[in-house]
Amino acid sequence: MEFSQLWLGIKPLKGCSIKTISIVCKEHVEQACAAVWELRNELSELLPEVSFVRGSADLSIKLSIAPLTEPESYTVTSNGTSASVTGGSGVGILYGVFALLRGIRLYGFGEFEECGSPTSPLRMLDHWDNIDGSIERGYSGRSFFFKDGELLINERTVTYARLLASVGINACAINNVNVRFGAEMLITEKYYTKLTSLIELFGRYGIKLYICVDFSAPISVGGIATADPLDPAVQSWWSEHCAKLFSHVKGLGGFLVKADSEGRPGPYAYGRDHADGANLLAKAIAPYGGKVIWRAFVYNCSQDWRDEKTDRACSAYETFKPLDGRFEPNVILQVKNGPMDFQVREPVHPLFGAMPKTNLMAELQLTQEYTGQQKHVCCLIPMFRSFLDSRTCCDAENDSVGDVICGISAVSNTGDDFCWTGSELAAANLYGFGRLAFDRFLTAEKIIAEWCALTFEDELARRVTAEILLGSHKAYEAYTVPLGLGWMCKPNHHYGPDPWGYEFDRWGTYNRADRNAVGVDRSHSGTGYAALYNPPLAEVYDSVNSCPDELLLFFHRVPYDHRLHSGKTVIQHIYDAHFEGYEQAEHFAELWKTLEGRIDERTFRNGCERFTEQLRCAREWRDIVNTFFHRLSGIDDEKGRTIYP
Ligand code: GCV
Repeated sequence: MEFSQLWLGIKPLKGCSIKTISIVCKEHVEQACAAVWELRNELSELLPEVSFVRGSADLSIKLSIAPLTEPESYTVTSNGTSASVTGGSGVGILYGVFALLRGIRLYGFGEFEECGSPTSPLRMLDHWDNIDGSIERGYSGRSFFFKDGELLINERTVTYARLLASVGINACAINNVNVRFGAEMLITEKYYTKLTSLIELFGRYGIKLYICVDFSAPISVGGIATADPLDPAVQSWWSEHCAKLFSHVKGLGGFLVKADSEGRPGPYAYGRDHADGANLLAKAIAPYGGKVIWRAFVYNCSQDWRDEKTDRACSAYETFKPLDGRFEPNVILQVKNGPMDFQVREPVHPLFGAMPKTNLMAELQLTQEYTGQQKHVCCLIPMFRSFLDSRTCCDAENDSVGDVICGISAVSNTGDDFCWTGSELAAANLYGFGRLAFDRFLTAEKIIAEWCALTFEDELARRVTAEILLGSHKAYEAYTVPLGLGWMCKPNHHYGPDPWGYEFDRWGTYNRADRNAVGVDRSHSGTGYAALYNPPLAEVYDSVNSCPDELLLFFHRVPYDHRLHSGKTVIQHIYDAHFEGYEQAEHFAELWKTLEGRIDERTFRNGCERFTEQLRCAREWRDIVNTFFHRLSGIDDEKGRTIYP
């Protein structure tokens, strides 16, 4: 096998007396057939001696469809000799079968009961794969969807679809939102056959295929002079082109679009707004049930660092809030979790809770662009869970992010390396994202414990990895950029420390540190960003006294001796966090070493190599950031530790 099966990698169950199994399924929908295949495949690997029979057997499994709350819902009951899986549809059966198999792998063949119903209708992975095979911000090898301009469909694609379905992901955009290297041609005849095959394969696993399109396709593909969304020639071009595309490529979910952002074309070039742009495509694909997922990541990337009023954090809000109510019903606005760009800590994006008349979905980042690039262990599930739980204060109750969105997506962290995610431990993020997207009330602890138990047989390995994963985001934040400061990483590739790397540049990403103070004033006396939140959040963030410590320097510029709610001064917090974060990373590396001989050699070595690099880099972060602030502030560490001159 050239690639790992991740959490679907089956180990034989020891000491099980089941010798015969019967599977009865009268539902002939394709996902139910996939479910039967999963059962036979996985059970014969779990129980190598077992035979599948008709009629009476040691274990009888019945699969059926019945009206449940949602088509994707399921109920599973099992008592060791008989099991029943009921789904609201074929997809519900498939999800139920994966739940049953998960239950068997976790607890054996005893009593088991589970009901599942998605808390979010759209659960999606976005690939930033280019059609030449490279991956933007990819840290796990090359693309397994594309090579040299060709779309690949092979054994890996099948396994990927199984992995996604096993955790409830039901949509996937396979190419980069930066539509480059000829990817604008994905909507042309050349790709119809391959896209159709992929849709069929994904469809068996309940996954809708999406593609990213170039807003200027009327020019780049159609050869006409403009892409103006209000130009009748452009409208006809999209309508005709999409009629052809959707009639050949049946079942395509729709388009994901990045427009007017970081150099991509968009409606602004023609003096139009983002509703004009999104609606153009939405109208063209509505007849085929298609959706347009339009990204809200729009900001001015040519800012002047001398200008203290322009604030990148305000940009998406200012662009989209006035458009609330203007989007077609099949448009979904995809909003990053925070207002900047997937930093280790950001406040929740103020657009959540600000656009009640627009379909909103959240965009998260699994690929660890700013969180250690899969060289550092950084489990994002606790952060994702608390993001979904965050109140937006748009209503008196049921106003958390999870309540106001209709979908949740994440930029995938996969590639073609053996373990899919570069770091074997980063697979926990992929697993956890799917589980949480399906059921946002699952705790991070439960999800991580599950992943550890499905990945490692050894009890100590399960405990050790759970401890590492659950503490890893906190540690990473501590030794990189605490208190809500971001962007102290090296420019462009975003790995390793460079406190002033982005300070005087055009991307609008500053820390404003000088000898007196640090942080960005986003209160009413600064950029005014805090006021974009609904009350009382706006007041909480606006005041230095009520702003939570963890976001203080995102919202405020304070002197180094400012006292946090924790009782520490800002400068002492910076020193302590960096020393403690590094020690925590050392502790994780030591813990990992105890697993030698208890887990497979490849995984063990993969972890050792990465911890060696994590420690080297964490030490760099600690010493550079501490020295930077020591030099600026002139304030010594009250604990007298070495801070470099
Ligand atoms: C796909 C950040 C990343 C870019 C990415 C962009 C986006 O700026 O660095 O690589 O582009 O976000 O989300 O569009």
